[in-house]
Amino acid sequence: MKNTNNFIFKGIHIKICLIILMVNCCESPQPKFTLDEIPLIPLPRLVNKSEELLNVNKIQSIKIYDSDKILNPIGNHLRAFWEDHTSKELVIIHDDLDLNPTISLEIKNDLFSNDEAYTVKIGIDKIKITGKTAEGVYRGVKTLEQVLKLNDFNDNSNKLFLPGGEITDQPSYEYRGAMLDVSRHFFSVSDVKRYIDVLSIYKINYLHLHLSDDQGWRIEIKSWPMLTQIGGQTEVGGGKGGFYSQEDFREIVKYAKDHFITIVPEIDVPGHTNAALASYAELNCDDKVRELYTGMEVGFSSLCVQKEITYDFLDDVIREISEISPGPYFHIGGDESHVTSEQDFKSFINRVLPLIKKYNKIPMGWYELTKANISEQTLLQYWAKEEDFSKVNPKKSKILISAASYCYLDMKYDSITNLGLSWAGYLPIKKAYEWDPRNLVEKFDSKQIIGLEAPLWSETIENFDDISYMAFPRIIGYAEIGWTSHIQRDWKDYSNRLSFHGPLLESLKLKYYPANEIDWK
Ligand code: TNX
Repeated sequence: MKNTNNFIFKGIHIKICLIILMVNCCESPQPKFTLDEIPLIPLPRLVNKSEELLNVNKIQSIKIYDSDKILNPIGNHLRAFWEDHTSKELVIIHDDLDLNPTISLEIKNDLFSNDEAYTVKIGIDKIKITGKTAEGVYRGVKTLEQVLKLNDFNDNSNKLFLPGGEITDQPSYEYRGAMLDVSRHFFSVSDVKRYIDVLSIYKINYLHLHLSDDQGWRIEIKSWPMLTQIGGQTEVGGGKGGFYSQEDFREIVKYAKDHFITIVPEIDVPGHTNAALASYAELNCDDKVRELYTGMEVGFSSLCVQKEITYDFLDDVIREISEISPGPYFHIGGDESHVTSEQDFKSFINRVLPLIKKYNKIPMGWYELTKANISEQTLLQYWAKEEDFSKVNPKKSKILISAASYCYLDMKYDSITNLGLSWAGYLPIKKAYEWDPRNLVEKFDSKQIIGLEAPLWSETIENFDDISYMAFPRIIGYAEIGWTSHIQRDWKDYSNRLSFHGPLLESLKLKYYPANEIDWK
């Protein structure tokens, strides 16, 4: 009797277990978002959701369709990310016959017109990323990474499943940049790499390094070694400064390139040159070497425009830096040369721009270059503050928008921000997002504008946490202004999407500014 009871009890037990199992297996796993609701930044052009769900753990491989092997590094990059976030190992395959669930990467030149265009398709047992170029494939991979990561932060839903559908995307502007002033305070190679890591998540594609100023010369020039041995040894406030050896600089360039970011080197002349004038007496008109400078004033220094050695010096500097900078631009500064007469400034710029062309680079400079006779090929970086917009005299050149009152990451968020300056006004994140590069300066023809760049001047910025606090989240908004069509942009929608990026930034240990306009998740 006891045995029969036991038997009946066991039978019921097994049935209950089976029912539980069936309910569990048949309950449809719902990710929190459908594909068109995932809070991606920048917002893609087009997202079509489907009813399909992809079980992340089913994916076994990354399949690369590419005989030239240029997609291999992107495949490795995605594999590392996927393995970190899913604890599932992937193999990279080139074999078309393998039918296992896979993420495929492919270049299809004829499908798109824009070099950075891509599609990401998520189906029941595969993900397909197609791009016009390797760059397009990379941008698609970055979108997929956000899909995975933003889905992952939803603890109340099933993070093993990704929502299905298709994303079709391309940027509005070809130049979406950040600038880091490594001269007023020096930042190490690893700080710059960390910045690149985060910028690449948001599809920023240029990083401009302000490599020289009154307070420090930050790049080794082998034919003029004192520039770094003397001029690189301090910074604002009297700290020890530092510089990049050419080897360091190559490492930054390569790291940036692997993240599809182009480095733009800037040597700021003829003003902002005290560090050079303190390193070599002969660069001064009076042959007297200057003292090193650790203050914050601008506009007191100038190279000696009349001396031939100035141009020999610049020829060497431009040649050595161009040799290790594969990007198209060489930035020559040109701003705030208050002690160079207008005539001297013109003749100086007219001699220097041909040196840049001699080393096969496109000249780039701050807007003051328009005082000289510049060719239309020169890229002008526009940085005026709001009240100066009407004074601008437009030329036919291409224009990069860095308007101080909208784009300067060193402007304080509000009156109680500890870091930063406020000469162009406060820059809260809503103001930083809600504008259009095409409408800022009426006189500019919108066809001239190639994009925008957000400079982070570092008079008050001393370490990576300071960079992070001033740049994030504002630069995420600039990334969207640069990428997403202005018709699709809307502050309410953006601020809601941004609220989901707090955990993403925290997972990278970034000390971002927790703006109270945002209902951070
Ligand atoms: C203006 S913008 C400068 C920099 C300063 C910055 C501080 C420009 C081309 N020059 O030298 O660091 O303001 O916000």
